[in-house]
Amino acid sequence: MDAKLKRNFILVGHAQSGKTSLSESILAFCKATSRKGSVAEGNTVSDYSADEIERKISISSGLLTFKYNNYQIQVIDAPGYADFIGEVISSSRAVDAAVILVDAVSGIEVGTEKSWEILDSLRLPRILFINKIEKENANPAGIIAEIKERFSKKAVLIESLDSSDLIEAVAETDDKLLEKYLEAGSLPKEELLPALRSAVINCKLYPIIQGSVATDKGMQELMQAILDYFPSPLERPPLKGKDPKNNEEKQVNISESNDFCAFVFKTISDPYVGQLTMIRIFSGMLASNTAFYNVSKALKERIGQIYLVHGKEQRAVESVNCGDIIAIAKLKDTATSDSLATEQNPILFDPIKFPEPAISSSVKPRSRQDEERISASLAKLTVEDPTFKVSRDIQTKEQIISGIGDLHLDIMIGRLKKRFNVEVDLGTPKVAYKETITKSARVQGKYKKQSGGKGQYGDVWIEIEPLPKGEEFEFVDKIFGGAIPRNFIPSVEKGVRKAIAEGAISGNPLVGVRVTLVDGSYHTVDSSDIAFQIAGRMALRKAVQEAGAVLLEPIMEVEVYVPDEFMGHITGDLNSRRGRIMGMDTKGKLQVVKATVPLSEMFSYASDLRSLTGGRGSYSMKFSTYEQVPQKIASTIIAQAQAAKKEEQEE
Ligand SMILES: Nc1nc2c(ncn2[C@@H]2O[C@H](COP(=O)(O)OP(=O)(O)O)[C@@H](O)[C@H]2O)c(=O)[nH]1
Ligand SMILES: [Mg+2]
Repeated sequence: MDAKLKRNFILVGHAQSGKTSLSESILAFCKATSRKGSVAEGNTVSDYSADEIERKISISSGLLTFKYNNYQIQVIDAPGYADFIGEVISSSRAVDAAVILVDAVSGIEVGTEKSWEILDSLRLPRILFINKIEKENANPAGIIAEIKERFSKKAVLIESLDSSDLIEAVAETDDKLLEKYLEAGSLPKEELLPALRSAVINCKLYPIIQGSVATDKGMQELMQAILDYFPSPLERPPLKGKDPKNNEEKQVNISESNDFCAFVFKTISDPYVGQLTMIRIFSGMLASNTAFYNVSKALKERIGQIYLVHGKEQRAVESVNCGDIIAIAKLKDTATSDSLATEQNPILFDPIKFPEPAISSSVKPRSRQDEERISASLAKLTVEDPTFKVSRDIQTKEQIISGIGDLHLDIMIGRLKKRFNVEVDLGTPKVAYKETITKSARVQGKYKKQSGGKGQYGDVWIEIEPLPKGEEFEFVDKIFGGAIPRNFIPSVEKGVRKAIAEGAISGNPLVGVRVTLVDGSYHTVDSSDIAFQIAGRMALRKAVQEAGAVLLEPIMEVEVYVPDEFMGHITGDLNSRRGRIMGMDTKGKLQVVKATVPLSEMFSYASDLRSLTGGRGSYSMKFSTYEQVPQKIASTIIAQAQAAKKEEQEE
């Protein structure tokens, strides 16, 4: 199909602004559906998964493919909740333009801001659709002013092509046109339209359309603008990547007849066909039952049938080309973020920059049988959603899941149950505390058991001392004159290491210690490997008690982004979490508070921040260092650990 007659775009905006409803209206307007579905009834084409129907929200991006007049239209309906922002980031890589919805009552919200930022970073052309203007308290004029002030002065209403605001805005995008306009006081239509189109494609103008999905107002204008002003895949902004051979920048020559190149933006699991890999073709063509070259993995992969996707339906096609967004089933080696091309003309695109998980929770399977299946099931979920991560805490042995927010984790747990029939309980992950010492000590560890028959005998003297921060453990052997036979020295070290891993006061590993074996004694018959291991372990435990042991906790570097009016609340709240404010900054229209905060105080931060700021704040967090836990808090943690240990021993 002629790439000039293709349009593909994404619908983005804050949750509840009407994206999914708009996608149904577009289908109805283009006569691509016999019955307009609604979010309330759970029968929309794009929100077809069980959890989307149940919760009445979009969770993952849905793709629609249909014909309108002579055009092939592909629309991606993205979710709006911050927890699923990864979907907006990845799906934006598949399209040439975006319609960004703004609620005519609520105006610009966090989700609107986030989407605008993502589209900016990709330099994607966009149209703003102010939705729900039929509502009594709608304030489109106020919202247009807000858009101009907060997003761009280049946003302009395009309802009437005679409006001198629009003509002036178009003229200002081109010096020659401006000159003409200033001389003549107007512009002829045949010059205005191409200039408007080129301004939109080059992000020099952002058309605004007002309307209402509920009353179908604005649908005609929106569809017309999409066909008239959005780029075809051949006209999209230049696409750059790297040549894997020399790592130099390389630009794609977009055309139907050039070499094939494409990008994998998403992987989904379909209940019938299994794993489906979603691919945007940028240039060239691809036929079913052939092969492509995966540049990221440096291998050739054979492919079966290619599909065009419309909601949950797939339509098999023989071949696809430049501009198409397609799916291929059951690929073995190809994953999300991979670049695809030909072996002769490879190009590597930047991988998708997914946000880092911000919250974690431990998961415990409810039954024995679930325990075996949980790892495999969780692994399958991470393939589909790169913002969902699974790890095992080597210290606490718990399985930890991490995600963008609590809604995100909640949905993943729901999928675990529905899709894999695995039920889990969520807990708070235990913080990975560590122990260390603050002074030196010299102690004896003596293990002696001599009551008839062969006994046990091991006797050691050790010195322990603190190591500089960041260093873990050192064992030094200073035995002279055979006080302990050489073959038992590794036994002592083994015993010491065991005690180090178990910790001496709270069950957490000890770090930052040098242990020097200085003296000891042995028995020719009773001494053994095991006896010296036990002596070493006893010595270390005793030494730690005398060496001023303290507890260390992980400290995180936190950045909180909020509108100005919440600054006081945010800093106050961080202080109450034992946070230290390190600085403040501005980023666009937002204030940034930088602080270091103990991890143990950050577990409910995602939802607390949401309620503190009415959903307008966001934050990022990364590990910084280990620091000593304040005495009072440490005593509680130690007491709890000892109580838990006692319970374990009694069982
Ligand atoms: N009054 C009114 N409600 C609308 C309009 N468009 C969508 N809605 C409602 O807004 C809610 C959210 O719509 P939805 O399409 O799920 O929004 P999304 O989260 O952006 O996909 C639903 O209850 C819709 O029925 C509109 O133009 N007017
Ligand atoms: Mg939706």
